[in-house]
Amino acid sequence: MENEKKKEIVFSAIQPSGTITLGNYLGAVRNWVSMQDEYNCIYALADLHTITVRQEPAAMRKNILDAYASIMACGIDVEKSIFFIQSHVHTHAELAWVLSCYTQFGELSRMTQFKDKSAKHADNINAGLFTYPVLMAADILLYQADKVPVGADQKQHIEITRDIAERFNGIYGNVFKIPDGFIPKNGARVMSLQDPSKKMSKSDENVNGCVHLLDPPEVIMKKFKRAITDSEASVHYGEGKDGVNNLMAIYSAVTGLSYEQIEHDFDGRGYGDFKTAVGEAVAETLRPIRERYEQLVKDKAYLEDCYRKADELALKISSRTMNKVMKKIGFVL
Ligand code: AQP
Repeated sequence: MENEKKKEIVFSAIQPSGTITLGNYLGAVRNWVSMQDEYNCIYALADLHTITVRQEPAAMRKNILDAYASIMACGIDVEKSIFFIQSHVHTHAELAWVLSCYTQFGELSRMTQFKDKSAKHADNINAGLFTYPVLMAADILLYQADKVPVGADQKQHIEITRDIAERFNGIYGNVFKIPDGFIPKNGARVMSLQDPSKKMSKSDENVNGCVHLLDPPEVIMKKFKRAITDSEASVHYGEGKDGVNNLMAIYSAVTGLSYEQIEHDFDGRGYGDFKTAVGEAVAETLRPIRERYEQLVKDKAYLEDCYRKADELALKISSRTMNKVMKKIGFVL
């Protein structure tokens, strides 16, 4: 029990905006699983974040439950970790409003994800898309998190979270723990297999660019065989070889092999052999996750029991921070 108290707190979340990808897994979720013994882990399905892009209601309901089952299937242990649904815990929206009054328009304007997403959804550049990082800051700060395991694309959002927390603490005293990002060495930025200048995304319209966690092995093999490479036909890491660099990063992340070892193993062999090896290694990594998902998704009652219990714990923990924030600001409680 004494040891329990000393464990650092980990918080992270994922949007159920589509089927979870290999990028989400290697960049974030794999670390969520491996951190469960050493840390007190709190994870969320960030469904409030998904409505920054228009969602079809029936598809959204299905995506939320499928994503919950998929993440559980990756190895979240509900006996060790809290895995809840963000919209079920009202403190997130409340703290987001409060923090938006301590966040500057100029700093939000510099967020690259806002620029990218507003270019992609030019017909719906809503205020939520702009203030997305504030909700993310609220998610993290509510739990006084020490570490936030995320992919490299979230680095800027972690930085703004720290800035907001420091600003708030500067006015009111030590209210928030200042969190650190926890970005993996391997797999922090998995790129599209069809356009390796773009990150692999759940919402990518080109299905061949993105490997989904639940893709069967034959689909995974097909996607890797079609992956864009270059005309050099030499497996090595280098400038102008974005496609091969990406395949090497994925292969290294799933096998643990160094780039030197991969270059050595594939010396004198063509891209065909290499793509097959990467596809097989990924299919093998994802196979147990897909099998576990197939079982879990059928047991809706079990899943509901898991998230209801987690929602309750998340509300209890986050309410402590929320009450402190309200009191410090001067609200009458
Ligand atoms: N390509 C990636 N490589 C490594 N890590 C990644 N992450 C996302 N894409 C990659 C990490 O996955 C976690 C959850 O991401 P998210 O769902 O909160 O949002 P996102 O970054 O916007 O993910 P997507 O897949 O690109 O979703 P859409 O298409 O809806 O925008 C985060 O830790 C993220 O860093």
